[in-house]
Amino acid sequence: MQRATTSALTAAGLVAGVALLLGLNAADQADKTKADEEKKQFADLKKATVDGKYQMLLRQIKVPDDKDSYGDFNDYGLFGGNSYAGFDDLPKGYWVYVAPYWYIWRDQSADAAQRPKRAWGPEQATGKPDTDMAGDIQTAWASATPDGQEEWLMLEYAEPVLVKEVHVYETYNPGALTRVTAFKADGSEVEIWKGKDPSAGKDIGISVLEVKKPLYSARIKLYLDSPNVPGWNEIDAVGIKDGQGKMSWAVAAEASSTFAQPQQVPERDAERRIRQLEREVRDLKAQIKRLEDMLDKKDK
Ligand SMILES: [Ca+2]
Repeated sequence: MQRATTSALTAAGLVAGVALLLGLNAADQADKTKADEEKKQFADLKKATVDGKYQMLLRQIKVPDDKDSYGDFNDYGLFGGNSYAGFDDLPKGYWVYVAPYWYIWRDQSADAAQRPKRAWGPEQATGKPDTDMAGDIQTAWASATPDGQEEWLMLEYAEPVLVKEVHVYETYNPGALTRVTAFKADGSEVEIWKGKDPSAGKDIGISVLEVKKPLYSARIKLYLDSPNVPGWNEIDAVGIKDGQGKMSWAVAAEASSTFAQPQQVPERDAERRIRQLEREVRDLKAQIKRLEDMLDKKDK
């Protein structure tokens, strides 16, 4: 009887152990499948840049059925429509399809490289820090208004990085940061930090934000409660640090608003020139009329 109980217990233990092992194996397998899938999605994201032809991803939407019409890959080009396949508020941009996603890019990289950095433009938040003192300095990003609305700053990096820390260089009225998100390879936005800005109350500060659950990403977004921190809350640079302590700096940036002049748009320039010509023609006509009147008087 004694022995029977023991072997029953042993058997039960074995069964439990095997079940546990199977369970762990299944979990490992699921993790591996997930990691493989993510790897493929990051490869697809790279493919969607069309060998670096495009940069600054604005949106990523899942439209699996378009594979029938566009195949696995399609460099569709510029599209200005703001709704498609049930998605609204889409930005104007360069569309690339890598099944099952459409990627909407803001820039052709070659054009972006030629454009000079505008004073206070979001592009001032790319690269390494270059604003070494506190103040309203044009080598940092500034929003359109000092306190008019909540703001955000989105930053793109050349390669996906395991984001362990986010370093935000705040050069004027620090303290407005409230949360940071990162975009996963499937386009979903995940919160990676939330809290009180460590640089609040300082003249200038580097806010080092620790990410509790590090994840791979090539694009992050900072949220700023600008109305609650008086004055322009300017940001000079945003670095992301990986597990090996390697820092990456943004290659492109987009913001909710900017104090910078709008980018020169050729069409707008043409419109302005036409208006100027119209005005000159009107002035010339008036001058001719006056001259004619003068000649008329002389003849009399
Ligand atoms: Ca503010």
